[in-house]
Amino acid sequence: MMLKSLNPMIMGVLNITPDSFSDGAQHLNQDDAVIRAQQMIKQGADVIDIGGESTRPGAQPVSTTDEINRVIPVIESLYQTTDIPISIDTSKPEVMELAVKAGASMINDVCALSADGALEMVSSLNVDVCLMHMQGNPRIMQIKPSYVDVVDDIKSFFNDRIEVCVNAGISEDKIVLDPGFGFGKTLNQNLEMLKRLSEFKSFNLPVLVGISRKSMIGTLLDNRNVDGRVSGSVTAAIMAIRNGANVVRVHDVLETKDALTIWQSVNQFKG
Ligand code: 8Y4
Repeated sequence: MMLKSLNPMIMGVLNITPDSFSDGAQHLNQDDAVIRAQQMIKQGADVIDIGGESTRPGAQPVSTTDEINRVIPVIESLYQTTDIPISIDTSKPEVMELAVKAGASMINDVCALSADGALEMVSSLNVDVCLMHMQGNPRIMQIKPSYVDVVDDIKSFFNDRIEVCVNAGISEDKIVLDPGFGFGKTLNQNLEMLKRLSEFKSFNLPVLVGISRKSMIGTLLDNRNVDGRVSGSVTAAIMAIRNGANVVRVHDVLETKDALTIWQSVNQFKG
């Protein structure tokens, strides 16, 4: 992907789902969504990730038509008004196709192109793609997550998916890897992934991390509700970058950007 040099990138989350867990009431219509995206861009977002299907544990699947009706007008509108890349958070090839036609330049797929026709679609669209690891599916993934070694198992998954993608004609330099925090992982497995994040760099591909507001943060903070997870989320994002993440997917762009600015100013200071 167009990683702006070696600088870490902030991906701002834009949910267009009426049932969204964290900020559903804030995007009741698509105009609000575009305004919210523009605000995140002003705050320092380098890419906007637009999603129309809730992937939180236990969420109901959304029909292709509903997903298209939610996200495509927002992508079209945003594409007219910004130069920064737009990512479409979807697993459905039909949505991928229309989203790229509307201006999206990246596919963020929590199913890592496992849906029928998804590999072929991304191959023909010739856009960046984020392959995220998930154990199980959103309905059952948190029941009993189990790994021999969480990092090694996910690396082996990446190895397989990269090969499948390349065999389908997807250029390797379009691939971004994401271990999928919270997607079929216990708290301890999430902590181990964050601590050992640099091991995912062995593929020489960009690493994307999404921890923002997730239950891992809430649990560590005595079951804090979603609104109280900003500082914890920012800290986790900074640690992820320190451990090699190239892109952090966050809800709180301003706060994450501030932390990154301070951290990088100190890091880059030369006598
Ligand atoms: C509060 C707010 C609690 C949000 C949980 C959540 C990832 C992702 C999601 C991720 C990539 C979420 C679409 C889950 N997480 N895509 N998508 N990586 N690439 N939950 O970690 O934000 S949705």
